[in-house]
Amino acid sequence: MDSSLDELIAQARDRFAQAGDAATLENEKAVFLGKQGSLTALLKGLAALQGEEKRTRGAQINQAKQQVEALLNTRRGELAQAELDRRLAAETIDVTLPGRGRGVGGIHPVIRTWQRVEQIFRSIGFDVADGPEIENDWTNFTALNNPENHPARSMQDTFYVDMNDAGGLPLVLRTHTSPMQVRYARMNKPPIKVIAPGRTYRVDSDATHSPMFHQVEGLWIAEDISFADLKGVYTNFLRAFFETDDLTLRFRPSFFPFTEPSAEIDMMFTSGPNQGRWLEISGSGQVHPQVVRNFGLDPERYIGFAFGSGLERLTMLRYGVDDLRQFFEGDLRFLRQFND
Ligand code: 2NM
Repeated sequence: MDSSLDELIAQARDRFAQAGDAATLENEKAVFLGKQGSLTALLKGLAALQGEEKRTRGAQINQAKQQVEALLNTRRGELAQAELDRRLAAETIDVTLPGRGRGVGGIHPVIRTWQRVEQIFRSIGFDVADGPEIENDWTNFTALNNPENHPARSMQDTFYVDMNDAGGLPLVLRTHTSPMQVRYARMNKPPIKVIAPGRTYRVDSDATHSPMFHQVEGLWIAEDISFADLKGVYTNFLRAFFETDDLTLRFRPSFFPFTEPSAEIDMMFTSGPNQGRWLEISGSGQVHPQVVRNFGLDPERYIGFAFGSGLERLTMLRYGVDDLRQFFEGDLRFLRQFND
């Protein structure tokens, strides 16, 4: 073959090898095979030749062209492989690294108690009421027989909201779930048999008090409901909640504005590691006639009991937690123990 064609091929091999990426390589292709390319020019030059010389020269140029095209394709393949290798190295995944995972949520121990309490009371025919955490003065206090000058209404005990109710009195973060009982009793006909679990708020904070805490209050109003029913219902509840029949109750006289008479309920385990110690568990009483009237009912006809228990307290006794603040610190080492 013509040495100038050999040189042209060598030049192409050289320049293709120098091209470090696909775009540069395609530019180099144009130098030889493009419209203005050297091989294209040689092919055009054939027009000036005749006969045998034209055929021989044409075959030589075409062979050179095929070689240049082969060199081009080889280099294209090399560059594509190099690009793939680069990407594989850059995007490599270390399959031995621990997965980021998806945090699995859990049920807070107090909410677990809330759910258990609802389930137990539903099983003995109680409805479950839910309502606003921001209450008006009448529903939170007045309807429940809290006199105007009762300390519970003071700024030291109650969170007031900077907004007034229809009567011009400030709204409050409910200090108990009883206002929900008031709402429920006024919306339903007796017999009324309901629990109201939920968040409540008081200005109080130490090892046994949190400014936000959970209560469950129960209410049973009909024509013939007595303290005996309260004792039966609450004993049944505690035995189901603590999963033992080996516990007993006692009632201690007490005072609440919304009940008369009122009583503290104490409980005692009669077997197991915690037996023999009286534990305060709930407040209770016969609903005060004025409160029954505020429910929209005639206290000469309707009578019943109410109780109020702390969900944190129930949770602490069930699981043996000794500092209430642990419920609100969000320490996963503590919280995880209730979700195994
Ligand atoms: C307690 C103790 C005693 C109570 C009273 C009422 C209502 F709405 F019937 F008046 N609900 N809850 C009550 C009674 C709550 O908590 C220590």
